[in-house]
Amino acid sequence: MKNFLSFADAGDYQALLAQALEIKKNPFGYQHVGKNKTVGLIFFNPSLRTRLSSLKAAYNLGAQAWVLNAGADSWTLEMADGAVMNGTTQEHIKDAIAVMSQYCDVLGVRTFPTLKDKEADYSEEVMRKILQYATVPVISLESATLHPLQSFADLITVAETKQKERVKVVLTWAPHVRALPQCVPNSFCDWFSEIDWVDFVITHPEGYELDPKFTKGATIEYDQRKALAGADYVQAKNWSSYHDYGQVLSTDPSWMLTPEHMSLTDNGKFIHCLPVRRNVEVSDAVLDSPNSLIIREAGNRTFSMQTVLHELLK
Ligand code: SN0
Repeated sequence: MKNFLSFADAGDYQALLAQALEIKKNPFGYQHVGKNKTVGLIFFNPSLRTRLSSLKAAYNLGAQAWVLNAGADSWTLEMADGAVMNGTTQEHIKDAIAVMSQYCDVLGVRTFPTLKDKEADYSEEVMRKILQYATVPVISLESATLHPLQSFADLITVAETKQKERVKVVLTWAPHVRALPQCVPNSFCDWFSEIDWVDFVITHPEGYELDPKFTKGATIEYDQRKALAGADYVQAKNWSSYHDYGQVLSTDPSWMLTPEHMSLTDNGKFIHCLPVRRNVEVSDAVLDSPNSLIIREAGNRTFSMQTVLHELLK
C-alpha cells in the first residue's frame, strides 16, 4: 500500500480485513510499528469520528499525532497553480503540504466536494494536489468523492457480526434537510460491490443514480420496499444528486427508515456512518433498536484507521 484513497488501495481486501480483526483483538500488540513515528492529520472540513478515531488509532499503534484545522488554525491556503497571491490567500498549498510532510511519516487529509463544480470534485482536484506535493504516504479522511476509512469500518462491522455465509446488504437513500456529498454512498458501493460474500442492492428515488464508476455490478432497485426484502444489513444515507449535480430532488418522508421498513428485512441489522439527522433520515426507534450497529460501527473506525496506518508504517 502506497496511499489509501479508495478500495483499490486496499489490495487484497480479505487479508486487510483479517489484519483488522487481529488488530482489534490485540490493539496494543503492534506498537513497534508506530514507535518514533508521527501521524499528521489535516482537516479542511468538520469531523468528529474521523478526527478522534484517527488519534486513537495512532496512539494504539504507539505513534504520536498532530491535527491541523486548515483555514481555522493555519494561514488561508491558495489552491491555484501559478496564482499571483496579492489577495486574501496567504500560503500556497504546494508549500504547506511539502512543509507538513517534514513533520510526519504519514499524512491524513479531509477535503469535501464543492457540490457545485462536478468536474473539479470528480477529478479529486484538491486531493490530487496534495498527492503531488506530499512526500509521505497520504490517507483519505474523506475526499470529494470517497470515504474509504468509513467503508472499511463498515466492512469490519458486517464481517464480525454476520451469521450467514452470504449476506444481503442494502444501501438506501434517506431524506435530509441539506444537500450532502456522494462520498459515503460512492465509497460504500466501491467496497461492497467487490465483496464476494455480499449480495449488494442500492435503492433510491429516480434521479439519485450514483456515478456508474462506483455502482458497477450492483443491483439498483427503485422500489425501496422490494430492495429491503430479506436484507441482512441496511445502510441508510442521504446524498445529493450526482446527475443534477449537488441538487436536492426529493425530501419524500416515506423514505425515512422506520421499524416498519426494517420489518421487511430478515431481522436486518442497521448501519449508518453518522452524523445522522434523527427522525429525518432514520427514526429513533431504528437507531436505538437492538439491531442498530451504529456505535459499534463508529468504534470500528479506530480499527480501520489503525490497520491502514499499520500497513503504511510497517
Ligand atoms: C457528511 C457527508 O458526507 O454526508 C459526513 C459523513 C461522514 N455528513 C454531513 O455533512 C452531515 C451534515 C448535516 O448537516 O447533517
